[in-house]
Amino acid sequence: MSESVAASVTVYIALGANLGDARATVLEAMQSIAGLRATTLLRRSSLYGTAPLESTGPDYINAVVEVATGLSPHHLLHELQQLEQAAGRERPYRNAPRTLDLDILLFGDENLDSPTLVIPHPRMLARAFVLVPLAELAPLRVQLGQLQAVSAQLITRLSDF
Ligand code: A4P
Ligand code: MG
Repeated sequence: MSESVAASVTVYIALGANLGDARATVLEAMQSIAGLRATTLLRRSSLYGTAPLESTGPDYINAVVEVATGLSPHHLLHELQQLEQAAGRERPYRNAPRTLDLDILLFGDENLDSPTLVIPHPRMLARAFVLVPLAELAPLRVQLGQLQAVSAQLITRLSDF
């Protein structure tokens, strides 16, 4: 009898950190995502230095990765939250500075609106720190007008890893 294999879906995940060694944390998180079950890391964007938006503390390191996964959206969210916890994530208040934030931006072409998971990520279009690295990986998923709408936000592409 043949084993059934879940079809894999292309997913974009945003990474953000501004406490501790944010660059190291983001790079480690990329490796951890690559190690998730049923998941393959396909590509990673450059790292970006970004000014806190509706948040406080040091500048953020932000990036986006593209993965193929056979996990369901909620399973993937659960795995990403485990990685946030392992990085020492605390949630004292909304938009607090953080050691690591992992948000699912796009999950194939799915639209989801559950109490714990909304896809596409509801605030992604308001944020240069999401749209710029996403456009680097998936230019067809980001429109020029969307980039122009956030062009006043400070974001610097960091040269390399
Ligand atoms: N949730 C719903 N949809 C999703 C999704 N698509 N991906 C739920 C991930 N989680 C999703 O998230 C709260 C709840 O959202 C989760 O339990 C999950 O069930 P959280 O990470 O615990 O809390 P949060 O930080 O208040 O929310 P979130 O969505 O991560 O924050 P934002 O809105 O993304 O903003 N400035 C710069 N420069 N760079 C940043 O990275 N990040 C934020 C956080 C603010 N300012 C920033 C940055
Ligand atoms: Mg989050």
